[in-house]
Amino acid sequence: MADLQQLELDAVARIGAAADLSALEGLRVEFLGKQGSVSALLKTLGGMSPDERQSQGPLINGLRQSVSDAITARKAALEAAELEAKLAGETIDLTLPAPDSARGSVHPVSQVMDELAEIFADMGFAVATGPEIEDDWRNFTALNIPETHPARAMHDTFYFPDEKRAGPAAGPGEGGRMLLRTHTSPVQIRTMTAQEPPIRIIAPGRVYRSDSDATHTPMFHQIEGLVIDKGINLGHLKWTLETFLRAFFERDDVVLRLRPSYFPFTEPSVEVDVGYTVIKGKRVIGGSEGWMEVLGSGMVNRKVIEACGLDPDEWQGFAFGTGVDRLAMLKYGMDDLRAFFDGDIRWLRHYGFAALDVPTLSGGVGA
Ligand code: 2U9
Repeated sequence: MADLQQLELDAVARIGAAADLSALEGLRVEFLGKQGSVSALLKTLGGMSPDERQSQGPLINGLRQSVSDAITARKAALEAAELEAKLAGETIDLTLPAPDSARGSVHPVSQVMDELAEIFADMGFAVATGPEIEDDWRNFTALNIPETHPARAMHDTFYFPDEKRAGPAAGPGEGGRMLLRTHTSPVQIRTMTAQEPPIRIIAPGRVYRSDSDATHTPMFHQIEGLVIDKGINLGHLKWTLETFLRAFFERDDVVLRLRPSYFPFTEPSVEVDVGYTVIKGKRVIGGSEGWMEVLGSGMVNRKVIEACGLDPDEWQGFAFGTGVDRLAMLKYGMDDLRAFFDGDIRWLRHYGFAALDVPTLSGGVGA
């Protein structure tokens, strides 16, 4: 018995002094492994008489338990110390100096998007977003774009290959063909089918069309606006667009000209031109020496209101749409749309905005 006590004292002391996990593993094998000294003692129980086993059994098993507990405790302590050392070595030096000047800049498209959100928020519009992968019901059918409309043709729209979904769907979620949205209008369809009017939203975002030259890129940015309420008329539309364009171009002398046009989703439809003046051979927005087209718009077609499950005799509205990239080019004087998406660091440095230069109405949106 005295031997067993001495063995336990020695074992626990050696385990407590194990310097690292591998030394500890060595001790575990020495005591508790198949050929270990404690394991050997346990094996002797089989050859003992019942009386002897009754007295020695608890002692030997107690020794095994103490050794095992000591190993578990030492292992936890060694692992905690190891983690502590690792964390101490991984501290980050926050005293490293910052770069001399800010790296990177805000892309003009992002800047203009922020300016537009600021201007329209001031007029009570919320920003709505939606997926870039859409179904043809939300992108076309609900917008009164019939199957025969040229915009549906393969050369304009990027469709996803899916043989199982043949042809357009008759309603939302009916498994129509999937495509990359060709305008942000499906966002307004989503809003109209999900929430009760009155609605006042702008929908900015990326859109895709199979088109590429100096003024068209396969991906470009649009912003569309939608108002649905009672008693809405063209006067509300004109005031909204005039207020928006004056704030955006930061001039009170912005003049609009509304020309009759046609879009399937609006009736009547109007194209909006903004007047410019030529100063030193350059076109400057303001005045009415010449006109350039900046927006498409109109009163929301009754069929579109009906497709969204609303009664067109109760609810009316107006909508508008324009290209954000084009607005940026007009305001900040770039002449090639393709350069917007080249990622040329010199172009970005030249046309980019400081990250802290957040547009506000009080500061002048593009200040
Ligand atoms: C709903 C109802 C009506 C959005 C509109 C236009 C006119 C328009 C083009 C301008 C240049 C797109 O970037 S562009 O190619 N857009 O002319 N968009 S009205 O009308 C809607 C949208 C959603 C539910």
